[in-house]
Formats: sequence, structure tokens, C-alpha cells
Amino acid sequence: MVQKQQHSVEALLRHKDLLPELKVIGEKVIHGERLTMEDGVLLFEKAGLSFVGALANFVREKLHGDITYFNRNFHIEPTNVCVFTCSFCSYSRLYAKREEGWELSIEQMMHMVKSYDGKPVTEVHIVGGVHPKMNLQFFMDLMRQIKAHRPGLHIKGYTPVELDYMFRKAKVTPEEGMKMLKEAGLDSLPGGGAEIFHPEIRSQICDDKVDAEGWLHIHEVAHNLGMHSNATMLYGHIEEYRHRIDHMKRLRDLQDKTGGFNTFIPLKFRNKQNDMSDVPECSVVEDMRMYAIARLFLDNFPHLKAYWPMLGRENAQLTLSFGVNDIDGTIDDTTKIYSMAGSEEQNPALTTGELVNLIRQVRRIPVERDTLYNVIRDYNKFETEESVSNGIPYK
Ligand code: V47
Ligand code: SF4
Repeated sequence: MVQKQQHSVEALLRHKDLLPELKVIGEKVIHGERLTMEDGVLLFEKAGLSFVGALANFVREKLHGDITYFNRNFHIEPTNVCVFTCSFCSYSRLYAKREEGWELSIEQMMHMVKSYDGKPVTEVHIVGGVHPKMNLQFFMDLMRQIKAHRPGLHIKGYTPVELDYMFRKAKVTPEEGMKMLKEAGLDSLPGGGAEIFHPEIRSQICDDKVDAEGWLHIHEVAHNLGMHSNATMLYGHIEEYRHRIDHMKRLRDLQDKTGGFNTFIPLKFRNKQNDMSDVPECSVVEDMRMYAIARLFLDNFPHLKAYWPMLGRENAQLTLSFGVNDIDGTIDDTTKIYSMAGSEEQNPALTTGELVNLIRQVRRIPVERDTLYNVIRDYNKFETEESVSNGIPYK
């Protein structure tokens, strides 16, 4: 299969109209050589969609064949009150608008956790605004209670934005704070809060929260403690291509050092109900270009994920031909950050059967995973939507 793919990519490189500098990049990809920052920017500026798509698909199939992972998780958003003022955020409610805000107690969050008793979820994703009263101790108590109730549930929680704030308030170093959280039950970190690292852009869209160095340092500390994490990038607003490449380069460098990242998740900027509503959203073509180039540039990231509640189901299906090998598999609508920002999916709920079908419709193989990409079930062996939902194997 990969052999066949390689032949078709080689044929693409022989095309008489292909720019010589793109041919050089294509050859590097075929031979598994690393792309430079200049190569990355050039791909964004000069390469056709079919060119980057074919190369990204080649890399994807070399790494994962047709396998497309998803997982079963649920989200807890402890609060939407936030001390920060990111201009792209449609979600946070400062104290001035507190009547529109929510703050969940530990008891309320435990009630949510218990509502999944007996359901085959493997992960809880905890992320929200930065509330001055929800401190390190509060979240340690929460995680201890979750683990006491359901020890096998993987807790993926807190971005460096939340962590940096809670560590500074508690007067502990990132090393001390991460150790305390790990002991209380934190298993891994999600990818949020990264936005765009470059100060030219960060200073305009999220000036007051943790900077690039702080974000990367907290992930490095987590990796050094044996924890895994994800990384995101908020793209398609006021940044230029060089800022995207700079962002991915910083991630690639840290990954060379620690190997602790699992997944890269490009997040498409949505412009509803926020202070950047005048900035147009980028096109689907631009989305696919972003995914493909991420797959080519981040050669040391094992996985590339499309967050379907934000992109929409059909666009998420398309990404599976542009380098993506993972579709986030939230099973119900508990995440509000995207629906408030104008995501495609106002009701992002899919049954496992529907998600499996979505993946099969584009001739890929659905595989359920846990947070660390251990295989839970290979759905290739299951046939109908009903049999998938009921867990009956295909004979
Ligand atoms: O950091 C906020 C983004 C992120 C908007 O690790 C917006 O598995 C688009 O990181 N348009 C938080 N995006 C969510 C996140 C995430 C999501 C799913 C899976 C994982 C994972 C992580 O949401 C923020 C920010 O970049 N965001 N506002 C907006 N208007
Ligand atoms: Fe707060 Fe996160 Fe919104 Fe920024 S993106 S204002 S840190 S909730």
C-alpha cells in the first residue's frame, strides 16, 4: 500500500510544471528527511492543495495505514469565569458579567462524573476559564474524589494558562505544582492555551496570559514526570504563515527533547460573539492546507487530530485525506467553548455507531483508543451501525 502511495507521489514529483523547490521538498518527504522552516513557509505560499494533500496522505499511511482513532470521553468545564481577556474568546465571563457565568462545585462535578457510571468512557477532559477562587487545592480535591470513585478513568486536564495561574497563586514552582497534581490523580495535559506562540501575534490576541516559554516549560515539566500531553494551535485569524511555522517549530524542538507529545490539534478560529468578529474565518481549502502541512512539518508527532465538533462532520471526514489519523470522539455536548464561538456543530453529539460510520464512509478503519493510544477496539470487525452500538462482533 505504502509502496503504491510512494509511486504515485513520485509521479507527482515528475510533473513538468512543478516548481523545482517544491520537488526538493517532496523528495525530502519521501525519504523521511526533516523540513526546514523555509520549506514550511514555501509549502503554505506556493504549493497546490493536491500536492500537500498527496504528500501528507503518504506520511499518514506510512505511519498508520488506514487506521483512524477515536476515543470516548466527556468534558467538564468547571467555570467560564476567567481573569484573562483573550480577544478570540467567546466564552469567558469576567466578574462584570457574572450573571452569565457559571462555577461548578466539586459536588456538582462529581455528579457529572457519576452520571457516566457504567458507560464505557475512558477519559474525562477538564478545562475551563481561570477563576481566582478555584485554586490548586480545589482541583487536587476534585481529582482525588474522581479517582476514589473511578480509579480507571484517565484525567486529562488543565492548560498551562490555568496551571501557571494556580501555581503562582499557591507560590509553588511548576515542578512542585505538577508533582502535586500528578499525585492527586492528574494523568495528562490537553493541548489548549497555546494559540499562537509568536509574540507579534500573542501580544495582540492574548497578551495577559502565560507566554510561549511558560506554556512550553509546563509541558516539559509534565513530560519529565512521565506524563503525556497534546498541543494545539489556533489558526486562521491575524497570523501569517511564518507564525504558524514558528509555532510548530517550537513544538517540534520540545518534542525532540522529551518525546512527550501525543497529538497535534490545529484549531480553526471561529468568529462569533467575540472581540475578533470582524476577522473573517478561513476557507475549508485553507483548513486542509493547514492539516496537511502540519503532518509534513511535525515529523516527530505520532498523531494529528481533527476536532470534529469545531470543524463539522464533513470537513472532519475530509481531513482524513490530508494527514489526520484521529477524530476526537466526545460522545455528548458538554463543551460550550466552541458552540459559543460559532462552530459548525451546534449539537456535537455522535453515537459510537455514527462516528464509526463517518470514518468508514471515507474508507478508513475506525479504531477506538484510550488517551495514550492503546487500542480498545478495532471496529473493522464490526459490521452494522446497530452491531457497533450494541458491541456485537461481525462474523
Ligand atoms: O486554547 C477558544 C480554543 C482551546 C476559540 O487536547 C477557540 O485533546 C476557535 O485546546 N475559535 C481550548 N478556537 C480547547 C482545546 C482542546 C480541544 C479539544 C481537544 C483537546 C485535546 C484540546 O479552544 C483554547 C483556544 O485555542 N478557542 N476560542 C475560537 N473563537
Ligand atoms: Fe480565559 Fe481561556 Fe477564554 Fe482566554 S481562551 S479568556 S484564558 S477562557
